[in-house]
Amino acid sequence: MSAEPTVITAADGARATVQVMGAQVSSWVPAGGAEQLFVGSRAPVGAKAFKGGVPVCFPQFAAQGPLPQHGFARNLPWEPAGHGTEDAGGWAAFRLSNAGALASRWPHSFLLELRVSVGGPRLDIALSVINPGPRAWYFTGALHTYLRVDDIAHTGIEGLGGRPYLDKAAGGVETVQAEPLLRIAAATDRVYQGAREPLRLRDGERTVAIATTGFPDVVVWNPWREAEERLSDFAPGDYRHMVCVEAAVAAAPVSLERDERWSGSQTLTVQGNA
Ligand code: TA6
Repeated sequence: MSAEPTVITAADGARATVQVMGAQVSSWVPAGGAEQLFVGSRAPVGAKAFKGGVPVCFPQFAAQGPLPQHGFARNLPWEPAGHGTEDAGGWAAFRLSNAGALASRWPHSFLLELRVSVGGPRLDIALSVINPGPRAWYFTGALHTYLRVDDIAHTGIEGLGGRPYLDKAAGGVETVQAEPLLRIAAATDRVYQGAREPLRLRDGERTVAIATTGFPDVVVWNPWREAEERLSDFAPGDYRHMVCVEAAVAAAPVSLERDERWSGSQTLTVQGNA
């Protein structure tokens, strides 16, 4: 049986749902608006990590290390660490401090704190990574945000023009994005290193502003039709209704000494017709 998720509500009706498993945000509805996050039609929401919402990847992004893809944080139950209201918004916090069965492969003391706040047109997700000691270690990771889009054919992402990126869908070549508006018309898996400027997702009348702090990189992912067939969480055609725009530490790991803390956040703000 799945543990009950946390539903965060703001006085204005904005709300977000956070699952116990992975502290994975599975839904975000801004005030007066509609669902903004994509969840795969066949995703096992609440039972285990799933493709949708906002999985937290830690301490490893993708397969670049000794752990399974995207690390262990998304596959473990997080503890509640408080909730309340602030500036007419609602918030809840969650903690994780054990690596479960993978502790032998990643033998470090750590504490993760995730704070999710919602209100008006905004969703804010803040991740802190703490090293309580005794030894230094390093990590990569991401807020692997799945945004719902009406139709990928009419979607564009602004803010990445002129930026270099690692094109994983093309076998890992480094290239530069020439066009100011990124349109997705094929399998896309890109790591933009050092992309800290705010982005804008354009989806017809709707715009979602995407701002980050702390995270040095941006990852954009859509599996497209062929790869979608291999994703058990997706039903045919789901790829048309999503794009991942991820706040990431992907290109180079962050090192943390004893008692050091790293913090990063991603803020999504709906503008126009939500
Ligand atoms: O962040 C993009 C990515 O690493 C892709 O390469 C793709 O594999 C995706 O994440 C989903 O990963 P998952 O482990 O959930 O299958």
